[in-house]
Amino acid sequence: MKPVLAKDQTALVDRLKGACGGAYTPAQRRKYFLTGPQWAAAYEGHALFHAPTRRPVGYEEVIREYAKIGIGHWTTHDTDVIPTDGLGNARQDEIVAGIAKALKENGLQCSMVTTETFHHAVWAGSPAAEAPEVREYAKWRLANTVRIGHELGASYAVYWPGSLGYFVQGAVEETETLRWYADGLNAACEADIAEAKKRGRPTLKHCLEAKPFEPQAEILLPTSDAMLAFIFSGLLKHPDMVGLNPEYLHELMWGSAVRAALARALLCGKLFHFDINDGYRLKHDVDIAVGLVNPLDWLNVLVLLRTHNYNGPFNLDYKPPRTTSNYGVFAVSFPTAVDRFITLWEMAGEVSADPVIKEASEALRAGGGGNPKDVEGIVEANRELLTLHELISHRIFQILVGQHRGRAYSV
Ligand code: GLT
Ligand code: MN
Ligand code: MN
Repeated sequence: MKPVLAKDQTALVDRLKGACGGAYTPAQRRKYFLTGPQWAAAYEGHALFHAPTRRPVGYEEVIREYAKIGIGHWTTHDTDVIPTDGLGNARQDEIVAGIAKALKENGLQCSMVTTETFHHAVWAGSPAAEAPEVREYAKWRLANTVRIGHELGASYAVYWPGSLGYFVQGAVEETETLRWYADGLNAACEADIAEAKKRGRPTLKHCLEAKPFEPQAEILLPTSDAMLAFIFSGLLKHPDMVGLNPEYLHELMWGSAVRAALARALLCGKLFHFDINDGYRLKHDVDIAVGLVNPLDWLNVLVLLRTHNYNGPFNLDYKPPRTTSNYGVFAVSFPTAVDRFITLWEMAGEVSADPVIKEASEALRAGGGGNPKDVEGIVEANRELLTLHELISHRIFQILVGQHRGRAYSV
């Protein structure tokens, strides 16, 4: 086989991407509340055992490329764009002004801001560490991010307390640490209330994001359910301002049914924001792009969200694989991820409207008309009806692969 020379490779990628078809236009993509993280596009492919494979990318390029694709919103950590020693001083003002300009020029909005409380050495003992100065600094960082959010027009703030935990046991007292963590969130909410008032804007929606493992060995708030308990624990001064940002893969990582985790958040009125990606059960946080591993499960997740009129952001929190080039990140990775999401979302609409599923679901809810006082009679009255569970599941598979529209295979 003839080698494909470097100079011919992008043309090949473009041609094969075109041959895939099925792409939506930027205008169509902009109709969905899709948000693109700075850190996802700028991820250089590095990990504990992996050297980077891509060159660094700044916010100007990310915002410009997201705009071209049709991703209408941008999200960031404070230190994705501002060096730690530039936070809260003139350097921050200069960068934030530059971001506001880039967003405006490209027709994008900043939807969410988040504070990096896991990477820098100051967080070695977590943002709720024993030393009061660490906690005071954490409060200042959270309040500073809230102010940046208001300045950029954001509506959401996310908190991933991944460093809230430990490697070795006994030194960290869990209840004390969780109280201190609540103090940090309370400070963020109070700063938000003051800033929102000053600017005549609504307060932000503060969203907690759980991940069961990484980077600590043991995590104090490992799941969305643990976070719901924390929100309603009485430790928060403004529990109404605080909800969840579940991540699809983070729920799968501990073995949850993602749909069930989301359902519990919906019942509590706390599904504020949703990180969309994919991966494998009971493994580490591989952050694969949406729909590449579990498309059927994803379809079911979106049916639930559509049914409950979820209208918050879908944040593309995944990592383009390190085999994808800088060019590929924007030419292939993001547009195809967005298009799979849109396809699955529209397909979820077809599931809800499907006559077979509708009739079967209604029949199941009507029941078989058995006498509630006759246990054997109830079983008999429902025996044939319950076969519809499996039929519904088969029908959803057919919708996923297009068989409901007559797609056939020669056998
Ligand atoms: C980090 C984490 C993500 C979170 C980010 C928000 S940080 O990349 O793995 O899942 O959404 O802070
Ligand atoms: Mn996430
Ligand atoms: Mn993740």
